[in-house]
Parts: sequence; C-alpha cells; structure tokens
Amino acid sequence: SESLLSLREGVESGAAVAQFEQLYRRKPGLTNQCAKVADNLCKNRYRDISPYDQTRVLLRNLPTGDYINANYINMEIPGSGIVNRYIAAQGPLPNTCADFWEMVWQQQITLVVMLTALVERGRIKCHQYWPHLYETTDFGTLQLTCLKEKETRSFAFREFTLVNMETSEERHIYQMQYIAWPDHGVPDDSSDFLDFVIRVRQKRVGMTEPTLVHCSAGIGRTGVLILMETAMCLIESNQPVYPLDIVRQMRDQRAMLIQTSGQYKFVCEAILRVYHEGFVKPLDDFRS
Ligand code: PTR
Ligand code: PTR
Repeated sequence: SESLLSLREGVESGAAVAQFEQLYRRKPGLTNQCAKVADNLCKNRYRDISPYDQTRVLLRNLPTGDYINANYINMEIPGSGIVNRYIAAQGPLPNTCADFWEMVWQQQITLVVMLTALVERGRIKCHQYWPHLYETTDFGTLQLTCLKEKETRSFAFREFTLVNMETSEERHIYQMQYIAWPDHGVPDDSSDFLDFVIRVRQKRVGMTEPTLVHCSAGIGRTGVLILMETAMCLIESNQPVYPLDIVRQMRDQRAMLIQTSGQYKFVCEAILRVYHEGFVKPLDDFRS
C-alpha cells in the first residue's frame, strides 16, 4: 500500500526518525498538576514523568487520595469498530503497590503487561508488586495469591487470584512480563518482540476491559508496545499505517510515549517486517 511504501522510504532515508524527533512530547495545553501536589510527590517514580490531569486514572474511595501515575489510552482502529483500551502506568513503588492493585480491581483489569525487569544494570526499575509462587499478600482489603509462574529466556507468565475481602468476590488476573528489554533501549531481537505482542493480542481477543501496561516510567517501552499492537490491528483491518499519527494520538493521552528515536525506528522496522513476512506465529514451546 501507499502508506507502506512511504514508511519504507521514510525509514531508509532517516526522514521518519527526523519527523519523530519534531513531534511534541507533551500535548500543548494539557496540565499535570495533580502529580505535583505535595501529597502525591512520593507516588511518582520519576520527577519528570507525570500523567496528564485530563486522562489520568482516578482511584475511588481511598483514604490516601485518588492519585496514581497512570493514564487511559484509547486507540481506535478505523473501519473495524474496534477501540483498544489500555491503561499506561509507571512500575509500582513500594508505597504505591496497594494503589496499583486497587486500580486493577476498580478498572476490572484482567491482563497486566509488564515490560521491564525489576532490576536493570544494578538499579531498581520496579518494585516486586506480586507475591512469590504459591504465596499470598494482602493489599488493604484485596488479597493476592500467585497460582502459576512460567519463565522462558525472555518472558515470564504468571496467574493470580485477587479477592476482595469485603465482598468475597474473586477474580483471575494474568500477567505477561517481557524481561529482556532494557529501558531507553530496544529488544535484542524483533522476533521475540513480535512473538510477545502477538501473545498479548491473543490474550486480548474479545476483552472489553482495559489492559494495564507498565514498564519503569510507563512511557518508553509501554509506548513501543501500544504502537506495535495498534499497527498490527490496522494491518489486519486493511487500514493504512502512519506511525507518527499513531504516536501523536498516544501522546495526546499520556505524555512522552516512546522515548528514543531508536525505539521508534525499531517499531517502524518491525511494522515493515510484519507486512512482508505476515504474522510470526508464537512458538509452541512457550505456550502456557
Ligand atoms: N503541561 C505543561 C503545559 O502543557 O504547559 C507543560 C509542563 C509539563 C510543564 C510538565 C512542566 C512540567 O513538569 P516537569 O517539571 O515535570 O517537566
Ligand atoms: N528520568 C528518567 C530517565 O530519563 O531516565 C525517566 C525514565 C525512566 C524515562 C525510564 C523512561 C524510562 O523508560 P521506560 O518508560 O521504558 O521505563
């Protein structure tokens, strides 16, 4: 298609990256005041990464306030009637784990996609916000138990039950973690990456509740995943793919999504690869 041809040219000439570098990182006119309120400062992992007020997720009925560093991101797939709904969030801190699970409960999340390791190059990137296998942790009135865990070289898959102890209601939560993807960087291998995104898509089929996606800051790797999944949906619906327009739509809902030019170029190349090779099938030996 035409969009594909211009994407290939753009990637090869460097024009695609140059345009990406010109794009605003925050949508002009949107504010992030709630993040800067004194009581909320300790709830941000990074001082320079804040959610827009307009699209932030509000926690309900908590004595500790309604703030969490997370935004709704809705991505419409024209012509298909599909709107992919996400919540993009930072990796929980020790003092925000209970808020994180409260958000999972209130927003009816059943799938958590994690795109960071807990520690990278000796630095903590995310608190371990779930219990070890067969263990249980209480977060306020929510009780979380880890039922299953399966690790491969690049990924980890976990299953939990989350019980609301006030009502005894019990839900099943699935977590998919991409371990081998350092921040500010790109995955070593686009095959693994595409394999992961396809698994996420399979898991999301028919899901109406948002998927919770986080990395460390909740902008770089989270943005790459949302852009790739959106592009795959467009390709499947025979719609043109204009990655820069997609990034703009994303950044209108959470600032700074996709952090580096290298990450942007990596996704553009992965999109071209999907066009040419079709969909890479998940490898059976990973299937859980
Ligand atoms: N949201 C502001 C605007 O649109 O005018 C821009 C802005 C965003 C200004 C963040 C300051 C901000 O805070 P920080 O000190 O984290 O960069
Ligand atoms: N101030 C931090 C930094 O620039 O290093 C914020 C930051 C951290 C930004 C990690 C992006 C990061 O990557 P990701 O969003 O993929 O976790």
